Amino acid sequence: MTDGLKSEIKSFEDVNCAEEKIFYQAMEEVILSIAPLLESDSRYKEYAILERLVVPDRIIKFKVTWLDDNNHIRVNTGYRVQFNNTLGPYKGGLRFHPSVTEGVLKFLGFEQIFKNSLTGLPIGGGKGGSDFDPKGKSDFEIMKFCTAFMTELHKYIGPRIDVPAGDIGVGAREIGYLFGQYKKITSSYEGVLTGKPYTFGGSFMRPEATGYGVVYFTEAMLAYEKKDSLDGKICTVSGAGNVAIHTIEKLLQIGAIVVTCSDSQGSVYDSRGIDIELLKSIKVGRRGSLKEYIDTHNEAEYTPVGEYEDGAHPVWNIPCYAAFPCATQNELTEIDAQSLISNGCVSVSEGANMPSTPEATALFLQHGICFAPAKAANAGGVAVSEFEMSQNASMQKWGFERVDTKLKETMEQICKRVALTAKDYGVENNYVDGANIAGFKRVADAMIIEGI
Ligand code: NDP
Ligand code: 2IT
Repeated sequence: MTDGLKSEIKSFEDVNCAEEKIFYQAMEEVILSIAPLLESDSRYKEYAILERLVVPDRIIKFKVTWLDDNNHIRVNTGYRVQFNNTLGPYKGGLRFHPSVTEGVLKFLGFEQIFKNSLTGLPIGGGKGGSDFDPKGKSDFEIMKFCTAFMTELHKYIGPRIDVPAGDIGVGAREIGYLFGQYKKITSSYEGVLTGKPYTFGGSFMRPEATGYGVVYFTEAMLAYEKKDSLDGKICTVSGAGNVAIHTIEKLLQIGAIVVTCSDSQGSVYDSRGIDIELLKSIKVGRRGSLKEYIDTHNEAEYTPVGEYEDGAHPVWNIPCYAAFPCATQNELTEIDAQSLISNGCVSVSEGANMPSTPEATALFLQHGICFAPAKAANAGGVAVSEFEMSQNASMQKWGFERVDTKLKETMEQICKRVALTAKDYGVENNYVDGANIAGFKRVADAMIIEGI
């Protein structure tokens, strides 16, 4: 790495305030991966690509005022980070969670640029959301919040401008309310959001797409790396939301044995295999607590969060062939990575966005674990979002099989692109560098062509 690049990273670290820490974590990983490319091709420096890519085009921040069920006025903050639209309209989810800050959304929007680039589809990168906590809110409160949120957001989005979707705390129900309000304000029935309920323009398989895609990617990676497929193998999954549930569902369909899941309060270990129908009945729609799982399966173990004194997460202490972190960022730490490695884990695929800490990722790479980074492994969700945009724009409805086949092909292509890029740049088997280089290259080359 050149001294210039070293000091560039150093200066990012110097201005690293707590709020932005997570964004710098994501940025540093990409910069370290693309260092050889920046050194070998002077155009990127000449066109100041890096400096231009790390700053969002704009960050929209707005007040969301809504009325709760007791007729009290409540105030939250809403955001949309429009990061980069070189390859297509800004595209990325909305997260409703109390931990949402500008820094979190910058990290997610930044990652989204490279993820969307890797799909090969015409979509740019963005992310949005609010510090609103959907937990414990009535359906009417969710509706009133979504209506108020869209009353502000609608000014900045459009099917050719910026197309939001779901993320943590935002599923088909929230997208339905957001779409209803957009339509009311603009009098326009258009594909401005993806992940819509099927009845008004949603695509088949969007709810399943991220989780199914993670499994398709993992199977492709294991085949490429000449490892056994997942059939008959023990797998561990964290999370119990959209991504985790559909990862578990697809793993079960292909014959794997999934023994764990978790939520923000605790985790379940069921050595006989997670009961997916029970899990769905607890989580889908009513978002209950995982603790309820053992009321039906008392042979399973429930461990509340914080039980382990060393800060390790119980899910990653269970021996497995393949691990799938599908909850949230930085949920899999160095100590967890050590447990997975010493228990013989062969592959780790990130369903969540950046769930492994940099230290955990480094350990996986050092030990030759097949490691599928989020921006490659979980790109199936946004890919099917783009299929939804295509269907909306052409007033068509594709069948389940067609979407599933295209999703599988897309994940296999991403895997191949990432693996071959890693090989070309002398870092064979390193899917982190492969994904960052391939994702960066497509968007950076397009930025050069479009001028400033
Ligand atoms: P959901 O809201 O459906 O589920 C989130 C799950 O993670 C829940 O089980 C939740 O627990 C748990 N969780 C959330 N925050 C924390 C936390 N701070 N600590 C521990 N557990 C937590 O979200 P998704 O499944 O959609 O998203 C999961 C991850 O996947 C996120 O990183 C998201 O960015 C990423 N992703 C999502 C895509 C999508 O299409 N939805 C696409 C690509 C990536 P609880 O039930 O207790 O709240
Ligand atoms: O992180 C992600 O890729 C998502 N939350 C989905 C984005 C999308 O636009 O479907």
